[in-house]
Amino acid sequence: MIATVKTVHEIYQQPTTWMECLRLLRRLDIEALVGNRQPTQFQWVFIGCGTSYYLAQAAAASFTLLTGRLARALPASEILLCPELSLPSPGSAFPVLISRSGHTSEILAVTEILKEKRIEFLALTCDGNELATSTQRVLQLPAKEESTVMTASFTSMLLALQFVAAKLAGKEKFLAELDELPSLVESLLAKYGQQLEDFAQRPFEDVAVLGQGALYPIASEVALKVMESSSSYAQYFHTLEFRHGPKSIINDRALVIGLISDAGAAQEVKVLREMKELGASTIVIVNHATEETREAADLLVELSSPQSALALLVAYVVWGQLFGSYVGLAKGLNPDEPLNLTRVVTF
Ligand code: F1P
Repeated sequence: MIATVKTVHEIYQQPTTWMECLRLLRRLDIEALVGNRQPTQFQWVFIGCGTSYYLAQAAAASFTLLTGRLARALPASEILLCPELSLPSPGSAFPVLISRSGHTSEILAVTEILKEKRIEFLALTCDGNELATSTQRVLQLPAKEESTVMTASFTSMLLALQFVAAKLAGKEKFLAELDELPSLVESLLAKYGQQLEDFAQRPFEDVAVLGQGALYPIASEVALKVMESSSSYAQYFHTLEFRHGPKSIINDRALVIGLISDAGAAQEVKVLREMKELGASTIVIVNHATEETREAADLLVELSSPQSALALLVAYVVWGQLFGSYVGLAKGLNPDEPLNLTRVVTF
């Protein structure tokens, strides 16, 4: 069955998809695309729904770190329902509307509001559709996905926004690091894919995914993938927050997935070790593992890369995508047809 699961196939195809996207991005005049809206003069506001909202958060963290200017992320529904809190200011904000399908009703409703307020925005999409005709400023990626759940579209659109941030900030070294990702993840998939599939055969009741900083939205997306692809209950937390209450869910049927940052590893690994001692199973994803990390992990995915932590964001999410699908398959479900979910949410 696994060979015929489109979602799993698309997850494994991601390195190839990223190469195609990076080829397109290198040919683009990014400054012209964004109308020279430099993050030094405009606050970039990333907007999406579901996976595209977590992508917005990861993009905002990336922009903030790469350009040194605070960027924001919002779910589209906030602009619709709470505009007094969230509507980007005309003249000083630059919204980026993110949608794989380009057809999600909430995103299309936001385009109408922005047009009415005469606020220019960038559209980022894979399929195009109405979003691509709502503005002159469109970045459409060659990441074609048949699956219901977003995998390659998430990583490709995140890579694209990191590319845009690095380009505007003149971070040539970071751009070169992005070019290394396809070969890195290709070899890691060959090393860890089977291990994740084996691990997914264990029965889990509660899943918690932990991450800090730019890895927090990645943890959120991993939890969403587990929920969508396997109809399992998964939550996400900032790693150290997990000790402030949520750890009450831990028992021997709980799984904790830790996305460990380079900078915070010493503190974060302690949380994973504590949860393991309380009976949880653990998956730890880390760039460079120490002895303590190995002890805290039932399954360790070590990226072992010289790239900067920020350039590795998409390399952290792939394991949650795969794990979600493998858990779904282990439960006798079809990850290509998640329960109660459609590919696009329309009003
Ligand atoms: C956003 C989204 C997906 C979700 C589901 C419904 O889609 O919420 O994240 O998995 O398929 O739609 P889009 O606006 O990016 O097309």
